[in-house]
Amino acid sequence: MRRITLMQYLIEQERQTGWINADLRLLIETVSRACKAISIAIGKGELAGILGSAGSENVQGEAQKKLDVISNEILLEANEWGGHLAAMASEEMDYPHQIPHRFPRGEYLLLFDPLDGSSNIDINMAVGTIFSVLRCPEGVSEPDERAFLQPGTAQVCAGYAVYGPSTLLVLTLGHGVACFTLDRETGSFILTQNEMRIPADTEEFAINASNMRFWEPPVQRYVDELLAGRSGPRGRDFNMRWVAAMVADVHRILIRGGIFMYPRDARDSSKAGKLRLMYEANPMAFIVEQAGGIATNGHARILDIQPTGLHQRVAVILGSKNEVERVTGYHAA
Ligand code: AFP
Repeated sequence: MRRITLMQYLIEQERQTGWINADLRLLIETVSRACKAISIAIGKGELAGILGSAGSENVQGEAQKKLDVISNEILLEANEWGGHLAAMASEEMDYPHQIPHRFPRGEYLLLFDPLDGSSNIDINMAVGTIFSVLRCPEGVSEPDERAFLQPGTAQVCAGYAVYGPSTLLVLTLGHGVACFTLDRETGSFILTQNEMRIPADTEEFAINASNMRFWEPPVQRYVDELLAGRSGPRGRDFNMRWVAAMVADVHRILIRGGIFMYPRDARDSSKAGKLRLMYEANPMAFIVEQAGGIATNGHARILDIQPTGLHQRVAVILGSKNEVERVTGYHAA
């Protein structure tokens, strides 16, 4: 494969396909530079005194890590001056961030989870950044939460960075999925995989099994069958992984297949699930579908869900097509 930089890839896409314009290219390049800065900050860890709790809570009522707040600030500062955005929204902010009037505004809305899996940060395990790009509705000059409430099918772009042994950027513009690896010597993201595909079958599942007693019957049935292995109805053994960082679990599925589940559970009937629709489930569902997988909430395609709130939660079942179809089918039984 030609080892081209992210910038060259985006310029070639712009020239050859029309899938992307200069503003969207600037947006993606800016987000990639912010992810590079986050990667560097994470790499310093305790040496920079940035591990541990920030002593604050986010809109979800969850304790924020210092790096949650730092990552959020890096993304806001990197993106607000470029003239490509109408507004931004983040897991870490109650309301959308307006572009200061001293800067020009553009047609795009950027949503992100700046540090996904942040409970891993203090134990030096993989974390990531997830982002999603929508168009600001026509005629909306001061976009508020309502401007963001578009179904996942309206996304023009989605991606994630995973900060692991290497820092990767995975991206879709709606025409396949590409992966870029950060070259720390040159500071460039280099194209290392194109046309990523998720195998339709798998022997690997990802779920937090400590919640088993709270699952709904279809999930219980599906996981029981996996655990029964070759002597059970599936006739083969399965393996389990759970990184507790969605970006890492989804990346593994993009590389070798698998099914990821964070289903609705009985712990809090007011919540449809743990993961957030707008800046976790929708971008990941877009990427997974573009790689040949599928993503549902057990009953419906995630990308078709009409959002009712910026921070609404959703059950997530995504990955290898044949397995997601099976467990979704159990919900319909
Ligand atoms: P944190 O960002 O609070 O660590 O949550 C990560 C996450 O949203 C997602 O990335 C993981 O898949 C999931 O939660 C892990 O949830 P459990 O800690 O309940 O297993």
